[in-house]
Amino acid sequence: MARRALITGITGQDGSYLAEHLLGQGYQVWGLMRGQANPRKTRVSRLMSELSFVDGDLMDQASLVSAVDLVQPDEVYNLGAISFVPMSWQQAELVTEVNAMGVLRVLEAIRMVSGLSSSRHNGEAAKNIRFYQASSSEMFGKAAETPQRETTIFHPRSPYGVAKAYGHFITRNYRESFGMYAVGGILFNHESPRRGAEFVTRKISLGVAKIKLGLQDRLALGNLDALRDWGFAGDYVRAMHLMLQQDEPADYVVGTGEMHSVRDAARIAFDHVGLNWEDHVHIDPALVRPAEVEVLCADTTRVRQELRWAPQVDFASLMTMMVDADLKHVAAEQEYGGLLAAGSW
Ligand code: NAP
Ligand code: F7E
Repeated sequence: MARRALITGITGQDGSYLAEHLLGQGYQVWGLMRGQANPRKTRVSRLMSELSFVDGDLMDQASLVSAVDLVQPDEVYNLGAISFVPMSWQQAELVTEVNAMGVLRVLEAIRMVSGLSSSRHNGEAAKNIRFYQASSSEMFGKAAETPQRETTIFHPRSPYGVAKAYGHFITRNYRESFGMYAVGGILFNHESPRRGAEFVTRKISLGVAKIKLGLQDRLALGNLDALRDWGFAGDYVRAMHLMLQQDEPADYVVGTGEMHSVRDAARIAFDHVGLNWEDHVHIDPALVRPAEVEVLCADTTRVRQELRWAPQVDFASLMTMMVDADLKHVAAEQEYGGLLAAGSW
């Protein structure tokens, strides 16, 4: 019988790549969909007609219990979150509700539906539902060491990072308390042509495409010196899946092991279309964060050795893939008079 997966965050970048990957592996896949008429539903259903949807919201415990009960999944991937770090200073309480309490709610839904209770903490699950939590390198924040590994101490620098640290620890706690197969994938930045337009790589690729096509001349950025370990989202969803296929549950750091600056990202993207980044990029101090994460780079030893996982797309190929996709998006938007939004996919 086909294995069943439930994905929260199905309309997001990772949700779409993970659903494609799992469908390719023969899974039946359900996506948790929030809202009365979520406009992003159409774009995921357009990509994958085999996908099913179930209503629910990470803010609503009962809806999560109903969703897990209806789907009876073998695997739950909790990718839903408010994922843009600057928003977490504007709406810290909301981000905490969704990104921290939301994790607890999904774990509780699994615990209730699978028949686990606090008196049965010897791993005797009535139904073994495996759980993946989308943890983040933002938990390392002001990093205690570089590169960062599974044992590096957390020092989050934003309400987003703090909420993710709660989600990570509560996942580990449910593993230890109830014998659940529950893991946190500590993923470093991963991007793609489906990345939200507010994140820096996509902001650059869209900006470059618009400048190349003569629609704008300047691109405002914040801290050009920030260093990140950027990979391709399509590679990272394979690691998520592998984490749920092991004999024993464990947390893994996932990245490329290479770091680059925001300046490097801009230089590669502008070079790709024959433009000089310094002629177009200007610094807007309003885009500099109240507390910046300066350096993130993954120590990928464990994921490479234990999961036999390795990224397939390098940083320069990622940036040029995104620029090429946005040149097409923006050109199509021009041709069809804005019917296709260049900020979406
Ligand atoms: P994304 O594109 O921003 O997608 C976020 C998803 O969360 C959307 O589908 C959104 O659905 C959903 N969501 C937001 N609030 C919700 C709520 N109250 N209830 C249910 N769903 C809700 O993020 P992503 O890049 O795919 O990232 C996936 C996950 O990995 C996130 O948890 C993120 O924090 C984490 N992460 C990402 C990275 C990265 O570099 N991409 C790195 C580490 C960790 P709507 O359409 O309803 O808004
Ligand atoms: O910023 C700098 C900015 O917003 C990257 C999320 O997926 O990855 C992501 O979080 C860096 C930061 O991603 C601009 O200051 C400069 O240092 O693309 P970003 P992020 O904050 O690293 C982690 C792992 C997650 O978990 C998150 O969900 O780029 N930067 N100028 C800028 N950033 C933005 N957005 N816009 C700028 O103009």
